[in-house]
Amino acid sequence: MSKYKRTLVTTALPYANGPVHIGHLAGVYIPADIYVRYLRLKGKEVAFIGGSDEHGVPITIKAKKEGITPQDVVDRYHNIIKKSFSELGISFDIYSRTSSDTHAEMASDFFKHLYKEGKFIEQTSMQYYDEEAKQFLADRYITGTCPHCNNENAYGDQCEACGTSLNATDLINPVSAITGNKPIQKETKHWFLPLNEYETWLKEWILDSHKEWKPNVYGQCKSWIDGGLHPRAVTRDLDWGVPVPVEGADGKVLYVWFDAPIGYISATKDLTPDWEKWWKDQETKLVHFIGKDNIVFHCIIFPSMLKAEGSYILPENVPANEFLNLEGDKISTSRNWAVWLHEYLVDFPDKQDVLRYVLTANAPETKDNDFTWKDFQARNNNELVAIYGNFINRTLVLTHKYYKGIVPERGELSDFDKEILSEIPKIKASLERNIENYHFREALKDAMNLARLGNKYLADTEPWKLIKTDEERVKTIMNICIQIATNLSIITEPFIPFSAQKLRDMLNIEKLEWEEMGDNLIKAGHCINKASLLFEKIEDKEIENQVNKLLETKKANSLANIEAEPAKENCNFDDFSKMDIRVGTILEAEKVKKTKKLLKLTVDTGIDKRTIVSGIAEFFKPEDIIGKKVSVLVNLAPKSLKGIESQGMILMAENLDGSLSFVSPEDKEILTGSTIC
Ligand code: B3M
Ligand code: ZN
Repeated sequence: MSKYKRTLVTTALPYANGPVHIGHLAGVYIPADIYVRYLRLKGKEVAFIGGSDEHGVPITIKAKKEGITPQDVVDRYHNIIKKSFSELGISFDIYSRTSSDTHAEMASDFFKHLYKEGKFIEQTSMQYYDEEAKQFLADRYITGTCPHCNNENAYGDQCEACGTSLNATDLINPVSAITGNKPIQKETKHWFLPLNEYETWLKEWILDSHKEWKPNVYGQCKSWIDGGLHPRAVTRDLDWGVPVPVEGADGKVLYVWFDAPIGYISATKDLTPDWEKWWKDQETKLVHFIGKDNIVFHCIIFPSMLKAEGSYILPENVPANEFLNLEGDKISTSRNWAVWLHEYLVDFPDKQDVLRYVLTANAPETKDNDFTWKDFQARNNNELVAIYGNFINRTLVLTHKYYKGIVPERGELSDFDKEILSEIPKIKASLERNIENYHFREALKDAMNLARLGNKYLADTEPWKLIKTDEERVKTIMNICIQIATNLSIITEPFIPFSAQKLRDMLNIEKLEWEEMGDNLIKAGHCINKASLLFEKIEDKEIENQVNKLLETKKANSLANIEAEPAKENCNFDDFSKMDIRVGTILEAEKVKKTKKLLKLTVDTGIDKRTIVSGIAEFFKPEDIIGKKVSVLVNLAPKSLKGIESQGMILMAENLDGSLSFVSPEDKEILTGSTIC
């Protein structure tokens, strides 16, 4: 018997500075939703908590860039995120946000309590300050040259070129990202949680008493603890966040990683006045679903905060996942290298379960994994359609064909029937073991094994042949198939709830409970509804569209990474006005033989008609440019190219990737011969 009466499940609060993508889903939200749906089906008391993390520096930077307030930024993304989670069927009991009043009060009280109890230490240190903007600079607000690789655009906390994590004071030539000025160093006071004082306790609590945590989680905790813990600042000089509620703290807010996990508590308070039962009763099991980059905050820092406070329970488990990559590359919000949930929902309407299925089957539970659109298509077509959908379809169609949709009475069971039916409790037990140990991939395999079992049963018994010779036997077979289908509607519910509902509608049944799984769930005489397809094949075209979308992103990124050429030395106006540039019209064009790049053009300059040889053949076909108005440098000294005298030059704009386009007057009315000055 478990010592717990109820389970509190939290999911990392996504930053409301962008939408959520498949990496978030596979790592956190889908496994948590599976776990919660399973517990609910078992009739357990559970609260499922989510919300947006609306503080922190990246949000203020985004707001500044767009010329809007941080509140505008978080309002926009909170709504997108909340809606897309709900459409995917992530069944939160509440999806809250950290810019709410409840949260400000809860976080503030939490801080005050620790402050009064003397749990913090105060420290003054020198920090960068922008005198013009009159503010201290968060690490992300300072850029400079990386001392390790000389990248000139390193941030105060990290160099993205070489991956080294930095202190702002390490940067060579630091510059404020707000004004571009050189910041000064100024003294500032902050409050720190002395994590070093919790080291012994953390060792006992995690390293000795939670050896069952996933190896990746346990391993990270061990290396943090073994490496020695230090006091961590829990406040920042910033004007966006929960104000530090003590005297002498003007212009300071709680550090986002101090207030965000308290967001779980305030969300629970928004859900129910009885929130303390969920957070302060030893009979509550607390489980945090997170990604691997959040392990230290959920296993070491937040528990130390809770321990310092004294009245809260601690997490029983933190089943953090590794990362999901996309088509071989790390998912990146800034490079737009992601499959965004809100876009998926538009591109694949009514296919929430396909994404849920694929991201579970391929979840990065023990190591980083890769999402590819080909695999997405294959898993849909070869597993959902060919195995699960196929079994359901054959069962329902045959029941209608032979019995007008009325579940037939069964006769004596054969040994094979009994063997098949005896698999159901075994599959159920295996799945329970897997889900309860956070092995969701394996649990999904168990569920699919039940569909495989159904297919095997149909293939071995071949009712479509028997119907000619042994009608009684077919009744038993179809009755058993209906029982398997009904069990599938229960066992697949945590993973693919939309299809489970669709299946229940086809079977004409209400939602059943987990423990009802087994034989004889639907009685003979029950009338089922007509079959409709549970899953559809995904065609190559749809996959190509998605792959092309990603290729576009790749192309845009590679262009963005090419640097513009540095500026040339100054010239004076006389130098410039020596050049005679005119609008000309191309009259004739032909390739110069035995060259790849050259076109021989006849150009009307308004003064004369002349020959110009131009190196543009790789980008333009002769027939496409006749009649085009272009800019011509007409007083360039003539030069012989491949034996042809070129009298002038056509001006071209060279794109960052080396491609060319004409510099042409936009106004079509401009006359040939007009000067460009
Ligand atoms: N917002 C980081 C993240 O989204 C952070 C999680 C907070 S959980 C309390 O990865
Ligand atoms: Zn570097």
